[in-house]
Amino acid sequence: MYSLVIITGLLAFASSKPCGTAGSNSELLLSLNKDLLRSLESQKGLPNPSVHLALRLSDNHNLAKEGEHLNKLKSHLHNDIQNSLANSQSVVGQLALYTLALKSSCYDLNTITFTVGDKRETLLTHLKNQMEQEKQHIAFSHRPLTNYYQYSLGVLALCVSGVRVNNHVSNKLIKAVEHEHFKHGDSESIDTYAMAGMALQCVKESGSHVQNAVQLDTALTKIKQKLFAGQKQDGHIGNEFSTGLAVQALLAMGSQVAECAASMEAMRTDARSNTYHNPMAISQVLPALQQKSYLAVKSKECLVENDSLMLEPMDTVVDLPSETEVAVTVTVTVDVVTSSGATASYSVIVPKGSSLLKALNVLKENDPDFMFETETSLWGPFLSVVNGEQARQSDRRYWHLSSGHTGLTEGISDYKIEAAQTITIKNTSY
Ligand code: B12
Ligand SMILES: *[C@@H]1O[C@H](CO)[C@@H](O)[C@H](O)[C@H]1NC(C)=O
Repeated sequence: MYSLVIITGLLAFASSKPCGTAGSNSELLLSLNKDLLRSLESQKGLPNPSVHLALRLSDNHNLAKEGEHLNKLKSHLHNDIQNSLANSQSVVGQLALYTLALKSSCYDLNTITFTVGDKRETLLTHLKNQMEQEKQHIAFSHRPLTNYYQYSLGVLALCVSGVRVNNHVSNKLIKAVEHEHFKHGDSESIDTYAMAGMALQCVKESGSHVQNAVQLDTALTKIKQKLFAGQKQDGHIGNEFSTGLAVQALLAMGSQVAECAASMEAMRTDARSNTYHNPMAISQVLPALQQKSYLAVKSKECLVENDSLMLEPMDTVVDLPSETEVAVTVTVTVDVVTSSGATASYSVIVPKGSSLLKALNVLKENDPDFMFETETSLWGPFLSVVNGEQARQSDRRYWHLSSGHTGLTEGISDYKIEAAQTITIKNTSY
């Protein structure tokens, strides 16, 4: 315990050089960059625009693989978004990430169009329209159709593409900052403050927001305060998975580089202990570790790029299941309003190190009373239905996951069962 404290102290001392990335750090960055590139190959489902964006913002490239991935985005992701648009769904976050991905490859956005019904309009027009709808929804019900994270992504994507963001649209974001409306479940969402910070900083720099310049500055100041207030003793801002976006935002908002040294070191420590194995997590952390933010997309020129990133063939590691078994108790609490609010308990035994998803699958096979369904997302499988009950976004409900009394910071396929424990799955409103 004490030795750990001392080591951490030494590390902090050694890295007191502001945001330093020199020396062995470049190896760490290269290895994260390769993990991200490798994820393109193992990708199941749709190509991930956030991964593309991070690859393109990186210092090192594999231009052939990035080009291939761009084509996949333009076909598979494009078609998927087109279907959602045809079904009148709000997909502002996906549209925004798609825009950022294309722009990071210096692709001409005006040539990208979606045909809905018999009307053909450009990507940016669709994004603008969806932002208008989100804005209307905020005006009527004080919250976006999706969430403020996606609303911020929308503002950011329009802004870095050189589209003038409607004052009413950015004002809604400014107001939400002022009234502290950014929540993740029942706690504050650092990720959302960070994304809003990048978006509003871009709006400020574009010089288009002249009417409420003072309110804009107040919001940016408040976001900085929130991010610093969210900083823990160990350097993380929020948790391991929000720190990357938080550092990106601080850099974008012009914070002194020295101010983020501890957060950078915390992420490097996480990276060394393999905390960032989900490609989505790497895609948010890597730009920050390279001292860049998503705002850099605005001035990206794609002229001279270092095309030296190569993947060595992987040693095929056969992951034998551990011989140690652990007992997991799973308790499910259904909704109090639409259903009984009752809690049911189940037991399952799995090899140590199994994912929670694996445990739930074993349980489902062994116990006819338990079932569940998932939906795919950029982060992996999202638990959507348990025992026939759906916790729906449209009702502002979700299945909250915790172990003991602590909320999980990972989803069912990333969270590993290392010791006997009780996993609680609770239908929760937000
Ligand atoms: C909004 C949000 C939510 C909302 C989503 C509904 C809504 N209001 O839109 C709610 C509150 C339901 C939620 C729940 C959870 N979330 Co959440 N969420 C986010 C946030 C802030 C933005 C996601 C988004 O809109 N992205 C943009 C769109 C374009 O991408 P998308 O992939 O299509 O978005 C969908 C998925 O991301 C999905 N989703 C949201 N959270 C999570 C978490 C996991 C593990 C998965 C697989 C999917 C998922 O909901 C999004 C909207 O449909 C991110 C922050 C971030 N840095 O990404 C955290 C984040 C993704 N969530 C996180 C976590 C941990 C969770 C929970 C596991 C918390 C818990 N203990 O229960 C649960 C999921 C449990 C389950 N049922 O599987 C972590 C994931 C870290 C990791 N390594 O996996 C993040 C990064 C926040 C953080 N810094 O800790 N979340
Ligand atoms: C490209 O990057 C690699 C790894 O960082 C470096 O060794 C190499 O010298 C760079 N090449 C050029 C032409 O800059």
